[in-house]
Amino acid sequence: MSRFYLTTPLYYVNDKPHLGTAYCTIVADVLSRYHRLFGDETLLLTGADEHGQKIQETAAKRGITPLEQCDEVVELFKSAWKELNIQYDIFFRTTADFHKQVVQKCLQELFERGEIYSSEYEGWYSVSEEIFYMEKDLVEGKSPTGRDVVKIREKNYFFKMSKYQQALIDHIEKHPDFIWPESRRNEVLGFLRQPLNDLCISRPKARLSWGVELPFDKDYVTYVWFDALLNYATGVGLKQPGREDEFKKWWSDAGAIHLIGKDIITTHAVYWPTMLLALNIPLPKRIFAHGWILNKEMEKMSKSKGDVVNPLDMKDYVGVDGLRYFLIRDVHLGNDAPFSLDLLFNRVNNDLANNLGNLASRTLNLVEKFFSGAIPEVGSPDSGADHIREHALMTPQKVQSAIEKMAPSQALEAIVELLNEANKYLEERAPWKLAKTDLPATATVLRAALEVLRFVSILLHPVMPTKMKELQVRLGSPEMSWKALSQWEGLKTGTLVKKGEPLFPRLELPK
Ligand code: ME8
Repeated sequence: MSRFYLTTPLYYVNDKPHLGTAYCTIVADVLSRYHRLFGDETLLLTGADEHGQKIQETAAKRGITPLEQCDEVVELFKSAWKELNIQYDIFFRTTADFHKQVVQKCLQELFERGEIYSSEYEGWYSVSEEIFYMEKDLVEGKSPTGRDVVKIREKNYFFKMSKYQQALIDHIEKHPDFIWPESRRNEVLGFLRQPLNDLCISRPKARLSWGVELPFDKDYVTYVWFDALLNYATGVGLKQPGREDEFKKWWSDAGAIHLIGKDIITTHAVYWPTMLLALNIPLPKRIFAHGWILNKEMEKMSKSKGDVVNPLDMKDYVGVDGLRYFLIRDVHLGNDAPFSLDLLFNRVNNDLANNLGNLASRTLNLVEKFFSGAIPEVGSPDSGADHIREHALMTPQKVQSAIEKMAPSQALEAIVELLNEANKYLEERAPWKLAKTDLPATATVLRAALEVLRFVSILLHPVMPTKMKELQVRLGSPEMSWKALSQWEGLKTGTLVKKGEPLFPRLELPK
């Protein structure tokens, strides 16, 4: 059996989730639901990045303690993920005691081995990114991503990151699947063509107290990224007595896949692997950087710009499943994509109300009308129905290979093609007329359409769990498994079906 270990970033808890963070988490949920459906043993880790200056400052502004801030926002994340139907296995909090202990163990080990040293440092610090820059890195007095920086001079501790530069380049070159998509891999290799600095991994408590204390110097806390990145490994048992088997199973054998936004590729594809190399821990299997959800001005939707869309508001317009469907279908994983109500409503109307919704309501309606709601026995042979069967039986393989290459939008394209074929076939045969003269021929047409609906209710379940469950109920609850897609005619003759209200009512754009 295959194993699939997927992680999302740990989100900063200075603010509630927005469409950008929800996007990443929904994609992760969809991918892991597909793997679960394929029969893989699956683990999905998400969580909260709770230390660092941003949280400390937000809490101070609000007159509460950092932990109060974290507890409050963690609840907002958890309830948003619940409402968006996200099925995670681990919600990781970097304030967990066991995690802090492992962070300290790693630091102590690296310090004792001389992989961490202290030095006087002068540089430019970006508070919003929590990253130090050298003078040469600045672009027009700002960080390379355009954030404000302040000059800082202090003693700090450094991790000998530069020592691992060549080993990392070798690893990336030897493993074409390590960084996806390829454009990001090239970006990282380009970055590694410049000399790599050592990494400042401490913050003086005088400036920042909200963090994991350095085990070898009580006046300092750990740089938030050094602490947060380790979560992916501590979450599955790193350096925890009694959890060795679990760690081997998920980290060393299965290998983690980190799904992240492209803005945090350097921390994940450079800092993190060099930390692991120094600690003699195997590297993750893959780092996949997705693109951005863009606003009306075609810019990244972001908390700092304050133009974020609340995913839960969208849910009120098109339902959770409509939103999930849009994000998977319209955003090609890895690319940027615009978001607007127009795009969202069009997609839901075209694919769900018209294509899938129509197939379901017409088919179920005709079974009710002409066969008293009971699934009829296949009647006279029909080459059109044979063609639909062939098409349907090939679709699961297309879906699976798209998911395995982390291209879920392609999986949906394959499913939509099947729906198009089925609707075309229905138009051609016009069972609503045919029924008046030839019931056996009508039965064949409707059986084919019902089978397509059964296939789709399984194939789209990871994307729209609630609606597809509902469709399955209307089809008389056939077996819901990947195996059930290897055979046609999974529905039983005589089973009662139910048309019900439209599964996806047509939407009108709000004025
Ligand atoms: O970076 N479209 O947390 P974070 C798509 N704590 N993705 C977006 C987006 C948008 N408009 N806006 C934000 C952190 N994101 C760290 C991670 S991991 C050990 C630590 C994505 O809350 C962004 O790309 O600032 C990033 O992957 C994620 O939200 C978390 O952002």
